[in-house]
This record gives sequence, C-alpha cells and structure tokens, in this order.
Amino acid sequence: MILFYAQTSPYVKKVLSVAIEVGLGTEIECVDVDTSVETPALRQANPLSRIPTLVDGDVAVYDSPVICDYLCRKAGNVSLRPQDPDAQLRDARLQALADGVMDSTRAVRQERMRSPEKQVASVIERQVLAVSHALDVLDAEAAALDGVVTIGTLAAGSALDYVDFRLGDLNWRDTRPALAAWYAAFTQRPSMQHTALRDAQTGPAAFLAWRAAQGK
Ligand SMILES: N[C@@H](CCC(=O)N[C@@H](CS)C(=O)NCC(=O)O)C(=O)O
Repeated sequence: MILFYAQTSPYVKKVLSVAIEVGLGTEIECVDVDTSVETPALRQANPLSRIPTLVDGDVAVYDSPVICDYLCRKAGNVSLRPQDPDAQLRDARLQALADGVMDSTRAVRQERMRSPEKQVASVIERQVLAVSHALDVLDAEAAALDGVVTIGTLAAGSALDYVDFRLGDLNWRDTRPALAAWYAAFTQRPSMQHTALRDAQTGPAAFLAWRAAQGK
C-alpha cells in the first residue's frame, strides 16, 4: 500500500497509528507530498489532492476516517471499531471532535504563518476557542476513555500531539488534569510513540525510523 503523506500532518499520524495497531504498519510505503504544488499521482488517486490518501492496488481511499476504517477492515480488526451501535456512534463522534481539533489547530497555524499585518485576530480567536472547548469536553469525558483503544481514542491522542506541536502556548494541561493524565498514559503506546510529530522536526520522522527498524 502507498500512503501519500506529510510528516507533520495529524491526520496522517492518526492513520499510521491505526496501521500500527492493526498490524499493517510495515505494509505501508510513504510517499512524501508537498500539497502546495501539483502532484499528478496524488491527483489521480484523489481528485481533491489531499493527504492522507491511501492507494491499495487499484483501490484509492481518502479522508482519514475512511482510511482508518479501511485498514481495520483489511486487517480483520474489530477491536478498534466498536461493534455496539451506541458505542460506534460515540466513537465516531469522538473521532469527529478530534479531527475538528486538528482542523482548528491547523487553521491557527496557517493564520500565524501570514505576515503579522495580514493576520486576522478574530480568525485565530475563533479557532483557539474551538480547540479550547473541544479539549474541555474531552477533559470531562476523560474517565470514559481510560483503557479504551479505538479509532476515536487514537484520533484524540493524535489531536493532542498536534496541539502540543503547533499550539504549545495554549498550555492546555493547566486546566485539564484528567485529560492530561489520560494523554500521558495513552501516548506511551508504541503506535503513538512511533508516530510522534515532534520527531518530524528533530530528525527522521518516527514512523520511517520505526519502519526501517522492522527491516522495511
Ligand atoms: N478531512 C481530511 C483533512 C485532510 C487535510 O486537510 N489534509 C491537508 C494536509 S494536513 C491537505 O492535504 N491540504 C492540502 C489541500 O487541502 O489542498 C482528512 O481527515 O483526511
């Protein structure tokens, strides 16, 4: 399988953590893509030309929730996708919340990358507010996440890694002790460690290093 990816994408981190959890990590070959320029092979696989996009033979799969679902189905894994309808809905909503945290954190990052005179404070405020409220909800629900390993919790762990990576000045742990404790434990999972976003800036990205260590 080929994954069009970028080392600093939280959506990619989520997908790679799911791949590791279901035992398909070593099957994934990463193709680094700069989405600011046209990449014909990516455009052919995904008309939106976004990452992550997975190509498995003649099947192209895109949008990270769909890729996560696909990987679980391919591996025959049922534990990452709750089977009970109510639990399924809760987990899908958790993933949506986590993906929204990624979207808003990314929007803040993009706004802050503009020259100071072009930055719109209200855009940053609105997106930071979205992240803050979402993390408040996760903090209130942290007890229910304890010991749960699903696509939803992997998405939540990936979102928090991204907030630390791009929005460190939020100091989110200060007012959310339950979520901080949950994340401190959850992020010890190999699938989280081998996809750590911090490594994208400090050296070879964690996933590529892990894959190489597996002889791939
Ligand atoms: N909802 C999508 C979001 C993917 C996304 O926004 N990817 C970004 C990079 S992190 C991208 O490809 N941006 C390029 C573009 O939108 O043209 C998912 O979950 O996969």
